[in-house]
Amino acid sequence: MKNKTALITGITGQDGAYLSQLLLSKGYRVIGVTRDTSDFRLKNLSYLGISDKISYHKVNLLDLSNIIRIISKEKPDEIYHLAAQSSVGLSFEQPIGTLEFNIISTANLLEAVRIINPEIRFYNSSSSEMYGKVRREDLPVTERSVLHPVSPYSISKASAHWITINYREAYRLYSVCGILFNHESCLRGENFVTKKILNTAIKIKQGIATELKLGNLEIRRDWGYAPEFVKAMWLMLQQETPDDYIICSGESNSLNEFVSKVFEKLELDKEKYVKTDTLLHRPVELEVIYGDNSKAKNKLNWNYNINFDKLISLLVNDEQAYIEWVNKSKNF
Ligand code: GDR
Repeated sequence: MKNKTALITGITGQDGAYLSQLLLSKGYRVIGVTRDTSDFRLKNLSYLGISDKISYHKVNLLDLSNIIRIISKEKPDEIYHLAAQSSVGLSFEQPIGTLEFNIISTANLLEAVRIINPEIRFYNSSSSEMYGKVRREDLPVTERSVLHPVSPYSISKASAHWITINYREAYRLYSVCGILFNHESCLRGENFVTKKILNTAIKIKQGIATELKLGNLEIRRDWGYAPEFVKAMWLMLQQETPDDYIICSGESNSLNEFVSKVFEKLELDKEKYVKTDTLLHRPVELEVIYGDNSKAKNKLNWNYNINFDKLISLLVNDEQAYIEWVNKSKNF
């Protein structure tokens, strides 16, 4: 049987890098779509040692004709749409750009699949942020929970989510949504809170940084380990019938607990180094959210068993190795 071809948008991000690694290990030909192919952008793929195993295309996902040419040329069996303006915080500064990119890129890709080859399987990255304002009595969130998005980012994601479902229902495409909760690793972008905490805490330990400034420490999230989450993305495209799944750890912990555990593991005095600043608060905040992953575990046989303590331990160790690699590496 011929090896499959996967096209990944947002290949240079955290999820793009780990998903590429997984698909290459399964014998896939991996085509990477990105807005920029500079060495710096390929840092995550270089870290995993796979940057030269992928073919790249510079593509503007807001341009349907550009997408049609790439899909016609590369003939993928599967498309994983991971590219997005993915920062909730930034979406309050750039609402129109966030809405435009996250919604139109998804619609363009689905339209291209429908025009070129409706047999191509399509994965959309939906987000737990879409549930937004959830009543405490309605937690944990399931696939049936009501969407009440509270940021431009989550509104864009809710829209892309429904566009993906609509193409499945209206045109019978195999198009699915993975509704991922926060998932972390050393390849996370620096504007996300866990990366900021891990990176700064290690630098404090090394004497390079002197304080860690954070916003609201009371929020609670369901944090998971990104390399395990990408396995669920692949599983979702291997099923007999297309469907949507929540991917999460199922645990809820406060940001305060996250910081405490990281500082404890590094044997640092949290009270001495951590400061809070209301300027880092968001206009509307999602206070508490966690999900129910039983559908993914039962139907996809997704095997996730990393509890909060294990997660912190993995993240601290991974970040230490990553910082060491960056220091040694000439290009970055
Ligand atoms: P989130 O991730 O918005 O949940 O979206 P982020 O790590 O940015 O924020 C998590 C929570 O921490 C609070 N917070 C801070 N956040 C940042 N970035 N910086 C700070 O200094 C800080 N202090 C406190 C935030 O207010 C927030 O409550 C992530 C992204 O990956 C999305 O793309 C994805 O869809 C969701 O997770 C699921």
